[in-house]
Amino acid sequence: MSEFKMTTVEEMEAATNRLLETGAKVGADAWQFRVKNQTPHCKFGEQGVCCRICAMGPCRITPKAPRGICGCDAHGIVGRNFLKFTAGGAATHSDHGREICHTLYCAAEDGNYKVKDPEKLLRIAKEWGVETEGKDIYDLAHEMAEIGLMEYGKPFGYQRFLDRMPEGQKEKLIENEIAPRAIDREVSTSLHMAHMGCSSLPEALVKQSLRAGMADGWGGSMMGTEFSDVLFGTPKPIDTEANLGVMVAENVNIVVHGHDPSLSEMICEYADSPEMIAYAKEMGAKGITVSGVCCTSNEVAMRRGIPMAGNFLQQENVVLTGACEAIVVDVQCIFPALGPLSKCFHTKFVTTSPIAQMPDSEFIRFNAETAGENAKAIVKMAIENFKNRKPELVHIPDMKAKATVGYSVEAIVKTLDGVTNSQVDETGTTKPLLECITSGVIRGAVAMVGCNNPKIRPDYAHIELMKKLIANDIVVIASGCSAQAAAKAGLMDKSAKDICGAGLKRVCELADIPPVLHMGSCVDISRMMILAAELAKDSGLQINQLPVVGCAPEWMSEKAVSIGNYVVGTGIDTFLGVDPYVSGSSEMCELLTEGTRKWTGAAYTVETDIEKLTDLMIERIEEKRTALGI
Ligand code: MSK
Repeated sequence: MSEFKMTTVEEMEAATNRLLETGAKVGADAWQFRVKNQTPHCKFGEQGVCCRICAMGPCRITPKAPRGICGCDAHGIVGRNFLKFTAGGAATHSDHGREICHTLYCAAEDGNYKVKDPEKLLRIAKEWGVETEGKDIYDLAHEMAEIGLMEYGKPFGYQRFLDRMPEGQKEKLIENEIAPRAIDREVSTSLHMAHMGCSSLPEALVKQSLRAGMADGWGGSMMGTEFSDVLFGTPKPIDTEANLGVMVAENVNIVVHGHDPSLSEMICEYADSPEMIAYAKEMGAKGITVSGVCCTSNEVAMRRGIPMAGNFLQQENVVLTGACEAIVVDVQCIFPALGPLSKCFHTKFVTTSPIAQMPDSEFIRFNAETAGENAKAIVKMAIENFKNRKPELVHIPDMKAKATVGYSVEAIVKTLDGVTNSQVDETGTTKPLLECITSGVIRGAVAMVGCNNPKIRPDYAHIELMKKLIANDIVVIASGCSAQAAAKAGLMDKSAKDICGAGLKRVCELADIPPVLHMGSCVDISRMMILAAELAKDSGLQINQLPVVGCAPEWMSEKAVSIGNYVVGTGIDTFLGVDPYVSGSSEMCELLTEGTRKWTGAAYTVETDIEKLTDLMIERIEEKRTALGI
């Protein structure tokens, strides 16, 4: 008999409904109500055929009006919208990466930020051809940060990290004009191309979308991930917990939310200090609990084991518990709704970045030089707010699951060493994992990523997909809100091996891993690209030959479209559960679902029926195995 007990979506929904009852008592709004007000959505917008890039319109394409005032048809309009969507995502991720480069530039032996993984810094320096001999590690950190920052605007050449690709792939990308040049250039070029009177040729717009995505995945995001590891440590397996039950009623609860780990790392540091814990006790609490939402949460979970309160569509729930003293946010995926919602409770809604300023928040501008003071002020503010709680409104759902997280590429390689009969792979390669795949013990891998979206029953698609994949001996690597969905359900608990197929179960037992591996935040999808590149190099194959696919079943943000483009650009077939507003153009649909193959070896599949989406992925993995004769 299996001892493994999952938390079901139904149980999570019941917990949410109970919180909404609290919300009703204080007149709180919630996304569940706003969705009703916004439905049905505008059909023109859904199909991508509304053009408002100049002031002659807006123009909307119908059978009776097949062209906008400038003469652009549906294919050009849909293509331009898709490109602008991608550029928004690439800019966002990459600006996050830029901030991390600046933080690295500020690192100092006696400063707020230190170099926690000097070996990784040395490794990247060597890869970039930077002299390291006899250099002080902080001098090297500053030099590397500056070189990284130059990747954003260099006038010539391609992104440095493209050299990590298997032989021939970079050249193929250059040949097809998909290899990313300077990161900011790809974003600007995208906006230029999508300006009135520039590109309306779908092929050109799709190519540039791939290129902008690649500038994100193999540029800004990769830099964000790699230098975050240098600053805060490369993740390794660590135990934590997930779901709203990680909040503790007797403690001061601080929830960190957003994406940039620079702030949350500091908050964790101060919340853990004896001085702040003593102060919390003085104020009547038993201690301080920091938990997280969205990708900031993933960052601190991976490195510190900080529990994950929830993912994207649970951000309002943490306030609805009535036990949240402060929700502290940095950038991206933050509902402006948190401002008015917090006002219904005692919660302080603290914004910290000039990039994400919102009404009804307390703005404490956070920067690398004053990070320590800022974090201390925020932790103190939360502690002093404990006394303002309204006990009659406090209800924390008794719901949490155990999770083992922290599977960076380095950790996966190390953990899987010794799983196969060849025992420990001394070279630290992906060969043990490859051996599991080629022998068929594991059929393949799925990179599960992306958000929640009210168009899909929250978390349902993530969880159902993962359950079926692992039952079919397909290992899942997950990041972003997808990873949190898995963790909340219990799929990152090692005992989830009990619901795997026999092959994957055996691997989980031998390697002592859960079947769904947490690889980090949404910028950390770059880790997945590195893993795929390493698997290809170690096997002598191209990435698109590997039995590996990507999937974003509940995606919602511009970043997700950028990610999709770099996953396809990398040569990995990508499966979406939500349409990226392209259904209004047959040419765009054809290009995205088939046409990109001739440039990158991969394409999108869009299927909103989750059961079918899973079957299509399994089919694709098996097709790839057959083509390899394994
Ligand atoms: S936080 S981009 S909702 S994964 Fe990275 Fe989650 Fe999607 Fe935001």
